[in-house]
Amino acid sequence: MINEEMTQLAINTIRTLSIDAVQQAKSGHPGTPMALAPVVYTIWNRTMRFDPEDAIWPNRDRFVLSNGHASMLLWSVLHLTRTKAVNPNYERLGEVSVSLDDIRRFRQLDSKAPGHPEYHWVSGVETTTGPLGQGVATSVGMAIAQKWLAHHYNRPGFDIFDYNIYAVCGDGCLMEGIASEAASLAAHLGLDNLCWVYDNNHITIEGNTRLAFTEDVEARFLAYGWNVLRIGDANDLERIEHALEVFRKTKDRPTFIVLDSHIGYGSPHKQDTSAAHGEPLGDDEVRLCKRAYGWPEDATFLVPDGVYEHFAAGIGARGSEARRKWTELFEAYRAKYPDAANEIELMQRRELPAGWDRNLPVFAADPKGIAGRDASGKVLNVLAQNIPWFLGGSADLGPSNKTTLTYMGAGDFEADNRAGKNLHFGIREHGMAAIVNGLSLSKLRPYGASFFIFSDYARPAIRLSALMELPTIFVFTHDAMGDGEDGPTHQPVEHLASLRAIPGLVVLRPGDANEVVEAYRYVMQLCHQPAVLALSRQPLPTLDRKKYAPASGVARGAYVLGDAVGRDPEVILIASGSEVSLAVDAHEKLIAEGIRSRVVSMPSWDIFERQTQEYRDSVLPPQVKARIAVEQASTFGWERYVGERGCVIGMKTFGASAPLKELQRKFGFTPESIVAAAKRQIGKQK
Ligand SMILES: Cc1ncc(C[n+]2csc(CCOP(=O)(O)OP(=O)(O)O)c2C)c(N)n1
Ligand SMILES: [Mg+2]
Repeated sequence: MINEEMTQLAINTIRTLSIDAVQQAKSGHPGTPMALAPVVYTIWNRTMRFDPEDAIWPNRDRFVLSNGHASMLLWSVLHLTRTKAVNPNYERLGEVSVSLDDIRRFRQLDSKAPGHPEYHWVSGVETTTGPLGQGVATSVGMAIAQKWLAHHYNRPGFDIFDYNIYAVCGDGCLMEGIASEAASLAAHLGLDNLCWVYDNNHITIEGNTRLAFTEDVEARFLAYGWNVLRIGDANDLERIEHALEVFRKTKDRPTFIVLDSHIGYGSPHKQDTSAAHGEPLGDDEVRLCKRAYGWPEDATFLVPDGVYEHFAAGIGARGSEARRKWTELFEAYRAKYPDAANEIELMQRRELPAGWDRNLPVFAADPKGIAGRDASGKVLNVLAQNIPWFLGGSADLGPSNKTTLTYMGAGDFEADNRAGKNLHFGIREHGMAAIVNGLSLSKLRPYGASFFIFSDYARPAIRLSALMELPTIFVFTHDAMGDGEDGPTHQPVEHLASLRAIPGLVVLRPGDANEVVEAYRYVMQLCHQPAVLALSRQPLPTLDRKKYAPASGVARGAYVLGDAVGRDPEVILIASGSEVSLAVDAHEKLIAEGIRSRVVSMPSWDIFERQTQEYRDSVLPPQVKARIAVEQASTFGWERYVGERGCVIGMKTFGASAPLKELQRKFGFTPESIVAAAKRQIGKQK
């Protein structure tokens, strides 16, 4: 068989596997894989440097399927290239990542061919996609990471990192705001290692894009500063290959390829209609499609003879050769630059370098104290010097968030300075969070920052961080009513509750400067969980740790700060963040009045939930029912710690615009109101 026929056979295998899988599952998206099989084939089999034998080889090209509903494209190609699986300990297993059986069981429980690409579930998936726009935005983080890694680790004659990032997206991705945020930044940063292929099929779920999307997308990307190319026929492999070549030769700007395609290509009744988007074609139409492709009409899940070999001869041979050369190069590099090589290896395993926590500050007791954000700024500056690949930035609030790295040589990451460790995301919180995910997927240790109120703007990407099990860090300052005069638009209320509800996300709200240090110490050691730090704008008293328990208790989520001596406490005061010092004041007043009070600092529900029952009972003894929680946030959920009859001093409304002191009085965040509530509780529970 001549090569051209073999190529068509390979492309039609991707198409028919996709059709059959959706048909069998009775759900899924056949039309887009049918249309995009040629471009995905060309990227994988003719262009990408990826070795199916080692899906986590550090210098592999990355492929992101941002239109995640077309997941069958990825399952087909991972299967046909016989990409091998990797386990959570980064060990390469001999088994294939996606078997034909998985494809037969598309969208079924435990299948390695789930509904959408899942990063931590299927080897070979570079990022989880499905929420449209996330994939392309994340790809910008991957591109930033490659530039940063190349600058830090390449040496003359040693191009250790020179990979490219390919992302495929559809109309949906480009309608989402997050894509615009990320595209704008990508061009600003001159990321010429990044190529987006836009599936311009004029179809979304509700019908033709005439309904809601008529902008000039090419002009838009030109305006951002991208190199814009167009391919008028999604089946024209030569033009696709040529465009990808132009991408690789283009310097100083990312490349955007508009690919005119026909959704449901080959389907006599459904091509170019939204009916091809998200439902099985139906048995009769499947036959007609197969006839159109010259495929045996009755065959299902057919991989014709020679197709596996065809991929093995293409991406298999090219990838294996590239990885062999790189491995040799890396051995020579290790001999010459052992420290740099060691860093690269640590990073791949998400380990921290020796001495990563040296010189972390210890704050002396101080009633005036220091703001959570200021303590955080000091910690970040130490960590960034101890951990070469720790970096990050803010969505234009660096000076307020105190997230700017100010030590000598930290620098700004820009098109003309790839060394910088300060990332300037601009006012693009959603893009920032997805980019932070992309940096983390590239094994850097990133943080992103903004005001806590704007965590809402970043939330979908933070959720994906948790779903992907990435150790990202989100630093959110101005975590309550601390910026009083700004008023309710800037005062978070429901944000703690909402973030605490995300599975796997560690939410921490430290109560003083030493708790901030301990919060970072805990978070830095996470390998598979993202963290949110909610930090105060205003100074918080630094507790006297000779008098109160050490801040290392943060690592247990909640701990007894101060207690009555002798018998069980009569009342327990639980607080987080800026309310800890109020609770401590109230505790002292109660003790002075002879009331056996206990005060508990609870910076993190999530961490506390992971402690043993024994420990949890030691902090919150079940027999002590008089309990009060104090938190400048929605009361939602606190019943789980104070009980049905407990008291929560929190927010039931939005805040207001006024100086902080007045707001604290208005909403009851004073030691006096806590004391009064404590007495009421004791009375009630007797
Ligand atoms: C953020 C988000 N909103 C909505 C959806 C639901 N959804 C999935 S696909 C789709 C239409 C996408 O159209 P397009 O990207 O043009 O894909 P095509 O049908 O052309 O493959 C929508 C609305 C989603 N997955 N993510
Ligand atoms: Mg479309």
